[in-house]
Order: sequence, then C-alpha cells, then structure tokens
Amino acid sequence: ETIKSGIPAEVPAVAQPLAGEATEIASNIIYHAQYSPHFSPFKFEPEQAFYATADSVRDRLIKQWNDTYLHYHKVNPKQTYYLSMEYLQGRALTNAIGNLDIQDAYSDALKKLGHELEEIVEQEKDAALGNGGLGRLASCFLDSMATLNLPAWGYGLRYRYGLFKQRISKGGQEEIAEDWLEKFSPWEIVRHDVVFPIRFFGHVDVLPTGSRKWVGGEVIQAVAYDVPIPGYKTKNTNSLRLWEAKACAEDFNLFQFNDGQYESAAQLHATAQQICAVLYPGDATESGKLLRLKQQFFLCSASLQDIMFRFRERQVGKGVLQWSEFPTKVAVQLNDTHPTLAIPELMRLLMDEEGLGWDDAWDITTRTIAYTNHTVLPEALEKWSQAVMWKLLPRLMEIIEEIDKRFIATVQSTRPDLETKLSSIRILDHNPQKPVVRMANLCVVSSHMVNGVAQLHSDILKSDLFADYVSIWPTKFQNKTNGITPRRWLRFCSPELSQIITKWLKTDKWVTNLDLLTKLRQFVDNEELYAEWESAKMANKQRLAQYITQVTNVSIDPNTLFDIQVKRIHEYKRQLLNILGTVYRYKKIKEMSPEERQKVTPRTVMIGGKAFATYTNAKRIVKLVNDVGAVVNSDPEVNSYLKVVFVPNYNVSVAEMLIPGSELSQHISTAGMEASGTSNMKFALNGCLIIGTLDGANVEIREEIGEENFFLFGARAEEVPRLRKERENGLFKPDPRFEEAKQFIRSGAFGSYDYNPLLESLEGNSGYGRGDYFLVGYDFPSYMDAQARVDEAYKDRKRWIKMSILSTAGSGKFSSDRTISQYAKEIWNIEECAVP
Ligand code: GL9
Repeated sequence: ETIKSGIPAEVPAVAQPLAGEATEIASNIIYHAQYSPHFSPFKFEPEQAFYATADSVRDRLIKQWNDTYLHYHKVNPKQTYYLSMEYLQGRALTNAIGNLDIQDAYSDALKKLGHELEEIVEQEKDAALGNGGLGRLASCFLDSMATLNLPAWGYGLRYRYGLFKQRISKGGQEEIAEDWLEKFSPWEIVRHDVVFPIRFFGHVDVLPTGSRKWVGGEVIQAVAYDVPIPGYKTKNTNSLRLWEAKACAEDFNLFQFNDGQYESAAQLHATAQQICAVLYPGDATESGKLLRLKQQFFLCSASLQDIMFRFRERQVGKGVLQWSEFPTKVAVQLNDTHPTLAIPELMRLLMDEEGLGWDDAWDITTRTIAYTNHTVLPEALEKWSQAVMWKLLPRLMEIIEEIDKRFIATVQSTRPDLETKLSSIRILDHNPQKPVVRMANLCVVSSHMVNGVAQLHSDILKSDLFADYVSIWPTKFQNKTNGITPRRWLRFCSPELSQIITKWLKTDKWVTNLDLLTKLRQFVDNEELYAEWESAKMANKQRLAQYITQVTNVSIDPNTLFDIQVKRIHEYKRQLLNILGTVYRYKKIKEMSPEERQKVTPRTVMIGGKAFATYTNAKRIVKLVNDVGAVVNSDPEVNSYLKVVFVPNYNVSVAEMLIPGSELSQHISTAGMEASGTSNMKFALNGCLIIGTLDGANVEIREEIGEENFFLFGARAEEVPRLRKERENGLFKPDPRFEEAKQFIRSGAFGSYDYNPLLESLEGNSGYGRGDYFLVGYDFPSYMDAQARVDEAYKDRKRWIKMSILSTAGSGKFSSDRTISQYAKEIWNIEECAVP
C-alpha cells in the first residue's frame, strides 16, 4: 500500500537486494518507477507499474540483443531480412517474459509490490502496425526466427497511427485514430546513429563517365527504431527495425521562420511527418496514392542502404569488397508486392553508388531477392501509374524500363511461342487509358524464388496467375504453408490448456516442437483427460463471457456453444453467409413451440472484425450483425437459445481472449479466394472445431486433423468459375431457406435501415455489386446442413471433446517454426547461429 501511494520513503527498504529472483526483480521495477523520467515518481498505479515493469524487462532484452548482434557480427553468417509494410505485434510484455522464461518471478515480484501481473499486462496498448493476416504472419515469423536462432531481421515502418480503433454506434462502424505512441512504447530503442537519406522526385544526371545519378528533389532522413525480438528460451534476440522519417535541421528555414512564415519555414519537416503518419493511407485520391508509394520506397531504400552498410562493415579486412558475395550473406524476402521497389533500388545502389555494371547488378539482385504472394484478389495486385513513378522515382523507373526491355528480348529469343502472351507477362502495361507498372510481374521476373502461402493457393498461382512464368522458370515456384507461433497462440494465451498438454505429454517440449501434439491421440478415449480438457475450455469460456459482457453489455451463457467468426470484414470471407444463416436460425426458433425449442442446441454467435473505412458493403455487414444482435438478444422467447454479439475492435489482444474460449469457428470464404488464413490454425490449435470450405489452409488442416473432425461444406475452387458462368446464364435456383432469410431482413425485422443494396449484391445474374460473385446463395444450403451437423455433434459431449482434442493433436504442422525452417532451407539458405 505504501508503495502504491507514495514511494520515496519506502523505496530503500525494497531496494535492499535480498536473495531470490522475484525480490531482485521487484527492486529493479521500483528503480525504474523512480528513476525513469516518464512519470511522477510518487505514483505507482497500474499504468506506472506497467511501464516500470516493461523497462525492467527491457534491460534484459537489451543485454541479449547486444550479445546477439555481436555474435552475428563475429560469425558473419548469411542473414535474412524480411521486408514488410506491416507487423501486427500486439502486446509485448507477456510474450517477452514468457520467452525469457521469467513469468513466475515477475508475477511474484509484482505481487510483492501490490499488483497482479494479469492486470498490469492489460495496461499495454497493442502495436497494430498491420491490417490483418499478412501483418500478423510477419510477427509470427519474427518470433519463430528468433526461437530457431536464425540470423534474421525484420524491417518495417514506424507508423504513428496504426490500424484504427473501431467503435460501434447506431450507424455502425466508426474509425478512430489509435495512438499507440501516446505515452511512448517501452520496447523501442531509437538509434540516432543509424540514419540514411532517402530521395524523392528530382531528375537523373548523366555523368561524363556515362554513369547515371539521381539528383535534386527532396531528401528525407530515415531514422532507425529497433524493437528487440526475443526467442523462446534462447539467448538469441533479433531485431525488428522500424524506420521513422524526419527532416534535417538545415531544411528548417530560420530566415523564413523569423519572418513569420512558419509553415513554409518547416515545409520539409511537415512532408517528412506525413510519411510515417498512418498505416495504409487512403489511396482513393492521387495524393493518397503518392503517399503510399513514398512509404514503400522509404522502407525499401532505408533497409537496403542499411543492409549494404552492414555487408560492407562485415567484409572489412577481407581484401577488396566483393559485391558478388552479397547473395551469400544476404537474403531479402518481400512480404507481398508492397516492398517491390527493393528490386530497382538494389539495382540502383549497386550500379550508381557502387559502380557495378548491369549484368553483375542483375545477377546479385536476382540471387538476393525472393517474393511471397499472399493473394489472388485482383484488387490487391498492385499496379502503379507510370506517370506517378516517373515523377517520384525517376531513376527507378529507368531501371524498371530496362528490366522490362531485357525480359521481353529474352522471351522473344528463347520462347517465340509466348509472343501472344508477352503483353500480359511483361512488367509495363502501356495501355493508353492508364499506363502502369505491374508489381507482381516485376517480382516474379526479378526473384529467384516465388511462393504461395498454402498448397491450394500455390497450386492456383502455378496453374492460373503465374502459369506462363512457370513455363519459363519451372523451378522458381514453391509453396510455404503459413504457420502461427505456438507461444503466443497457445502457451501464453491459454495457460490452462497448455498445462494439461504438458501433463499428458510429460514434457513441455511441444512449445518448440509442435508435432509432439500428435501424441495426445493416444489418450483420446481417456475420461480423465476429457474432464480436464472440458474444465480448461470452460474456464476460458467464462473468461471470454466476462469480457463480452464488459465490452458489449450483453450477458452470455458459458454453457452455450461458442461460435466465433473473427477476421477482416470482406465479402469474400462471407460474414454475410454467417449472419443470413443466423437470421434463418432465429426465425425458425421463433416459430417453434416451447417443447420443440427444448431440442435446440443453444448458441452464442460472435462476429468481429474491422471493415476498411471506404468499403461500403463491409460496413453494411457490420451494421447488420449489430442490428440482428439487438433484436435477437432482447427477444425473451429466443435469447436463451440464441445470442448474437458483434465483438468490437477486434485486434491481437482480443484474439488472445476469444480463441481459447471458442468451440466452433467459421472459415467460410468462397473457395479459391482465401490464400491461406491463419486464424483457422489458431482456433484448431486451441481445440476449436472448424466449419469451413475447402479453401486456403483449411484444406491442409482438414487433412491433418481428420475429415470426421471438420464440418465441411460448399463449392470447391475448381467448380467456382463454372458456377459463376451458370449463374450469369440464369441457371441458378436459390434455396427457399436463403430467400426466406433475405425476405425476413427486408420485412424490417431488424430495423428500418435499408439493407436492399447489400442483399441485392446476392441477387441478379451479373453486374457490378450484383450477381452473387461470392456464391453465398449457392453455398447457403450446404452451409445450413453443415450447421445442423454441428448442432447434433455438440449434443454428444464426449464426441465433441474428442473432436476438440483431435483438433489440437492434429495442429502440429501449423507452427510457424515449421514454416520458417522451410523458408530457411528452401529459399534463404541460412543456418542457425545460436548465441553461446
Ligand atoms: C493475406 C491473405 O488474404 C490470407 O489468406 C493469408 O493468410 C495472409 C498471410 O499469408 O495474407 N493476404 C492479404 O493481403 N491479407 C491477408 O490476410 N490481407 C490483410 O492482411 C489485410
């Protein structure tokens, strides 16, 4: 109590180093509470306790992180650099003390100081520098790279405002800027000594030697902020280097400022600030597009200058600098096309700054760079206006033109049969309406390896999107099925279930060797395991129920089936299928007699996710879910059999609460459209059953856990084009249940909001926003049948628990440790470099 209210007088007593780790930690926390200059030293409320705790954890991280850097520097192994515009890190405290294996000591230490660790970790804001699966994958990869002792770093941008905070009001979703740096982040270390200049605009000069040089324009400085990434129970602590933009003091015009012209005096400072202001600035306007392109180049140029600096530094004393050895020391992985500019930028730096010729630079670039494709959705395949590129990045455009020209020449001389395909496989698209650069094509042509993120997706890339390239480079294309880190997504988010697994396997080695989970199959008929499993799941459901009540004011019953769909709101992910099915269920329960209702499997349907701010139909879906929830939850005839809640502001921390408490989760995208999905893996790992289509990684999850433990429905990917054709030809006959559900919404059962535009997207045979492109109507009947199988299965408690155990037991393949080992061996050619 005294510590909480006013520490100065009491501190020396606590600071007396007594024996025991917890006591040492407690005094270290107190030290930080007193001497870190962030807060008044007289307060020790949960917020101050969090920052002091984080600072004390950071001391340990910095030590390991320095040791790791020095070790890599000495050994000089080949190192991977993961370039990504997005990282969805979430909170770091639980993960850091868990990976450092000092959780208990920290918990005890905080108790001594009058706080509970569980409450303290809640104080941390999520670092949400990403949109969804792609960004979270990058974060899982960082965890696995460190855990596997791989010399591998992440590079990204330090956005001031990450993903928006979602608030739900009468009108639906509202977006609010989320300031994760409002106080400060205890995890980042600013590196004032690591600064690189980044040029925009300007022009290209031809020097007397004939070489070319990009000059003029504006030059912004990239400053490094490092976030230490600890591995699980290892000393290796890698780095996530985030770039921040700033202008130089020389760019501040004192004369103008003193003349009262404040804005023009600091113009470049303002321009610099825009670069890292927000994650994914809206790109509907020309200025928005330009800003996004600036961000991409900023990441690529800063990271490559840094990588080349390090290569040079580590080659010192080894004679003349051999740039041809660069690919034996450096692997660069492009996380989607967002960092494509790394290709022409590496070419530029090698040629214009290091004086190499085209052929040598090209050889080095292509051996260094590899590209991961994360989507086949046409709207996500980046195309940049050639005019904008010439203006912003004139020298890079020259290089891209040359790559395009040489690619065409090679195809023409070696593959005359591809002449007719050239216009679609070349990099530049010179169509007169809007000439563009096709970034995916640039990536495929310039990378030594290209991979998809689940087997089905990789197959589709080979047979469809990149088919012509496969005929040119048959061995360039690979699959690397995504994975998730078992630390954050089981060990730390569900200590209850983890303990049971450890007890039955008689080891906790599964945390780094997830395949060991298959051994749970031996006990799949053991009553004692069933009882423990069920009570752990129940504890997680209770925790979740409390959370839901706290954020939505809806009370939910932990004895009902917890059915969850959480992910970005998108028409292809088909939250609309879920809510239409739920509406139908509601209507049927309402029509039942009280006796019939007794046979219903009671459910709580939870849907959560953010809609992109300008995606109208996605926002209508959010509103519909909320409107349905309001009616169903207040209907006394039905609400003990069905509740519908929209979980607001879905993010990493919310996921850590929802997933352990889930029993059924929905992964119901139109087949062929979800490249992989990764939350499906998290749910399965936590013993949650999946209702899903044969899409993305669902296919492999079903293979691993057994088809009898997976509620499958819906069209297959190869049927989709035919089904769309048939529909266009007016051959589709909707199921009466589907019509009934839509009609019920139209009748105003869920309020007076006009849902016609949304429902019309599911109707008609074709046309923009019509024609049910995502086949909700086609899949509806088989979806309802699968849901009926779910209801039946849930009634048989033993059968359900058995399926739940088998889900966890079959999830070993989906560890990101497995994914990263495959990247390391089959793409990067890097090896473990453990810090002794
Ligand atoms: C995505 C795919 O849509 C997912 O299916 C995949 O699991 C992840 C990671 O590979 O990548 N591609 C993509 O652009 N996003 C993905 O989630 N989108 C967002 O991250 C918002």
